[in-house]
Amino acid sequence: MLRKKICVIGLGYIGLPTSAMFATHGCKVIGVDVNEKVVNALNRGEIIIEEPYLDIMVQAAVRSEHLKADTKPHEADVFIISVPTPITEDKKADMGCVISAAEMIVPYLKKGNLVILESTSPTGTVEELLVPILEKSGLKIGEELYVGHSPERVLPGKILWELVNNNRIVGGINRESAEKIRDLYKIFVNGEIYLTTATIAEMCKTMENTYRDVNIALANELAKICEKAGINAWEVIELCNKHPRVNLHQPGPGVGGHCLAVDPWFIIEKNPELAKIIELSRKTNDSMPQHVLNRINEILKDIKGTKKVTILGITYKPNIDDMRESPIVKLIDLLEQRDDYEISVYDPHVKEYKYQAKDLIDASKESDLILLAVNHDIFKTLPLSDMGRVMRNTILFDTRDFLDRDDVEDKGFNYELLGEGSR
Ligand code: SAJ
Repeated sequence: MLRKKICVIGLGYIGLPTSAMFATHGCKVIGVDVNEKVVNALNRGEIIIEEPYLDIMVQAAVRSEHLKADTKPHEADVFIISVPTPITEDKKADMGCVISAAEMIVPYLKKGNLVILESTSPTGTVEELLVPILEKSGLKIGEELYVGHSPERVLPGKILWELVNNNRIVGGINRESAEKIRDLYKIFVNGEIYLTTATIAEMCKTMENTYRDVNIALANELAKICEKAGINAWEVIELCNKHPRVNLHQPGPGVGGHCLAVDPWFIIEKNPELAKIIELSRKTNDSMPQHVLNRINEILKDIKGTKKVTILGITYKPNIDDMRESPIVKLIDLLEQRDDYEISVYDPHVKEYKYQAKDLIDASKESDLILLAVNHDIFKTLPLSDMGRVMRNTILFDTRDFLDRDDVEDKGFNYELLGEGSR
């Protein structure tokens, strides 16, 4: 098969692995990023994000001269836009990067080219925002220039495996566009590829993450209800999930990341009168850092003066270095607003962060409470006896049902659990 020349705009968590994947499958790829640090690193065969095996793959692709980076686009057969679509302070989709990426490629477009939006976007983005910009090329959309949306579905930490093996949805502005996108991804995708319209693909992507967010909100609501009832939510969930058609999710200190905490707002923005459950779920999940603080206040209410809280883990989920939208960072903001708390943090996955202690013992010194905030594997075997020795009060508050209660209590700690209520 004739290998394509592909220009990928945006070398982040999705654009970079996608570029490396096409490049190691024989395509010539130009990766474009406005950040010179990213461009220079890539041209040396290096990456600046943490993702298993991605460094090896990028190195191979750069060495074989299949992958190069630049700050501006080059002529190509295919243009893939994979830039961020964050939300603004007032929870509206910020499409600035998509607009500038689209405008950037217009001068390079030729007859027969294919333009694919990968960025997660509100429904209608391809037809109402992207197409009008691409029309400035003078090419007839759908006949001379093929356009569509193919959202990624990969999970950070497993990106390379999931890029190849996940099923993929491809939405075109017409059938021909969708077919051309399918043929392109077939270069490395082993999963099924389903064809649809661009707008349906946009709705699918945002709804997949909304489904998870709403279900986590249900679990978080259950956690609060069980705390009031004095029963253990985790046991309720485990037993409910023995039902063949029930799959309750896990409660926790909140929902982070660049997807679940963001995408539902795209639906709410366009449908404020209709997206009631979605909006309430978002707010329920956003209330969890405050709820964790309320529990800490309750647990430590008898301690006079300044109290020290040791926070284990600050990333948005376990075993990664990604802190985007992390609910633990929000909890730290809330603790900072009070003058009766001192904070120390230990997260071996994060290189630099204020309050970061040098190790677990250093983090525990004079502490009143250990907060198990992120269930990193490395926290499964905490040196609790040694930590307890340097603490002022030996309380452990587990927000993930991660540690073994008997073991924690055997080491002389009071064990408190989110979703159970103070004992
Ligand atoms: N969380 C809970 N309880 C749970 C599951 C997760 O509180 O039962 C929390 C996590 O702690 C974390 C957040 O939710 O803070 C999100 O974590 P995640 O692992 O569920 O999702 P992401 O954001 O890392 O990746 C998601 C994935 N989407 C779905 O599973 C539907 C991934 O497939 C998408 O590619 C990605 O979003 C994306 O880019 O949209």
